[in-house]
Amino acid sequence: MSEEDRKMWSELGMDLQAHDQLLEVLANNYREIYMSQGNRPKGTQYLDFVMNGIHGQRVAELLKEKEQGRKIVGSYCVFVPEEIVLAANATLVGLCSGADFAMEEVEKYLPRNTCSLIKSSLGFKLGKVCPFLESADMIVGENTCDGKKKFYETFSELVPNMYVMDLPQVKSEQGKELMRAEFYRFLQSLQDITGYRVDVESLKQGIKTVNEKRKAIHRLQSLRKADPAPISGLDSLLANQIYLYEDPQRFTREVHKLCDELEERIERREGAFPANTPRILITGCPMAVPNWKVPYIVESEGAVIVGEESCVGERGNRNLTRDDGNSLEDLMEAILDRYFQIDCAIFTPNQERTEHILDMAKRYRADGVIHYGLQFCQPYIQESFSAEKALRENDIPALRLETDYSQEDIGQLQTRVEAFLELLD
Ligand code: BJ8
Repeated sequence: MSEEDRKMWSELGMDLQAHDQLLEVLANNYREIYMSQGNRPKGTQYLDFVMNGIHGQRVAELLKEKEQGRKIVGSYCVFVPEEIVLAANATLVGLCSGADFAMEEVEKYLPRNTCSLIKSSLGFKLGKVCPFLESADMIVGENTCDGKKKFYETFSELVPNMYVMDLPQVKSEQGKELMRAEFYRFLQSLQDITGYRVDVESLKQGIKTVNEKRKAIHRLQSLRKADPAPISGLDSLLANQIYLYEDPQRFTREVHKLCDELEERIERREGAFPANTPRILITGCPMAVPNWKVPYIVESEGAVIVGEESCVGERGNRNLTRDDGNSLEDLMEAILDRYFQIDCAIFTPNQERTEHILDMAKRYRADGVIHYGLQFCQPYIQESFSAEKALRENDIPALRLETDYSQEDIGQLQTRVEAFLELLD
């Protein structure tokens, strides 16, 4: 890290000492988990580059955008429509939520039986170690699971720029009407903070930028159908993670370059792992940076992850937004249609998600599916039972894991994953 980075973090009001410790742990984990992988495609150097500047270069870029008059919007959920944010002359970034931090302090505000993702979101604020959060002009919370809803009430007492978006729980006409009203209210609030009027042209451009980014990640995902898989699940997960805060144009360009290389590898039958390595689909709760624990265990035990049914994965980036409308209303409706299809477990009923899991298991030719549930996450753990049942009925082996962000259960997880992989032989 440079002196300039430190000055920037200090001006953002961050705790430099705590942040140094965090970066050190992150760098060590990255070295151990990522740099130790064999046969990585050269294009993954882009992922290393982004991770290297995760709290440095990217934050400096965002602050520069601010100087030029753009606003920064932080979010914790893929329901926040990036197309509208971009059209309003703002940039959307995912906020830190992937590691335990300041846990003793966190438990003064939140019950112990809160999922790690929510605790982490608060820990990064209390510890003053998330530069994205400290740079944001608006922080969007969304009424999804109960844990998040109540957390945002607490959080709004700690951050002055909290905006809460209400969301439906049922995919009915009334549910869609609620989401429509909320997307228009969001558009208005963005215009209020940016002073910029969204028009047909800017919204079309916003849709185009996000669709291009989605097409790039779709291409990457699709190349993982090959056997041998040309890229590891860990590297693919990382691409999905940085998708949420990286500059969209650079992401699109670099991921396409990586895909060009992967196509050449597929032609040469060169893989990140040998052919016939057991193939795993991961489904369940999102994994934010630097939450790599379960994928690392799975791939260290000799399997390859070929897909993620997750918001940091296909659930988050599935479906493009139609861009053929000629009025603001048409384009807003297209955005609504796209986001209304997200099959988060907060919806009831949520049969689409089970269908997507089955469909992905077949498309990616998975030998088995691992359901990743964060402890105390009611919606996903509850759905893991029906997902497991549907998978078994389709003769697809399934394993349900429940864990958190600590390192304490690594041995136990290894044993369970190892036993599961033996079953697949
Ligand atoms: S659209 S999955 S990003 S809400 S793990 S906080 S559900 S108790 S993250 Fe999510 Fe949006 Fe849905 Fe996706 Fe609650 Fe579960 Fe914690 Fe979770």
